[in-house]
Amino acid sequence: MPIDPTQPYDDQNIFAKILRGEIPCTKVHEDDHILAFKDINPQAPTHVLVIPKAPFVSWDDFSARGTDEQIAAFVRGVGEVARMLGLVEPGYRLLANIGLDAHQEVPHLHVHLFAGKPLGPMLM
Ligand code: DGP
Repeated sequence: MPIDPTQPYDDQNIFAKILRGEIPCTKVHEDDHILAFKDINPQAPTHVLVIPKAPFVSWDDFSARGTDEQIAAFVRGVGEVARMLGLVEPGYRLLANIGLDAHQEVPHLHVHLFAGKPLGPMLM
């Protein structure tokens, strides 16, 4: 079920539990500000989720209320994961689903990183 983006942050969401270590994940990278881990239902040979550790639901909220340090760390972190995984060539795709129309299912901001095969033209 997609989330209702008007609801406040739910600290019982699945990624909050992963961040607290209550649910396992296959970790790809972690630093003080971000966690990157494999998607449980991969849609490409490489399908990694990158999340800020701070409790934000949406990109718009994160960009409005996140600190410059948090935002820079997230942007840099996504790029670092791409470099670490050797994806710079031949490339990768980033995707963020935000809110109901985008069918965001987990109410903790995340970027999907897809790679490992020709991904074709961008789909809606
Ligand atoms: P989205 O629609 O953008 O909110 O996608 C949420 C993604 O989260 C979806 O691709 C599946 C993934 N996911 C959901 N639950 C878990 C989990 O418990 N562990 C991991 N690793 N991924 C999960």
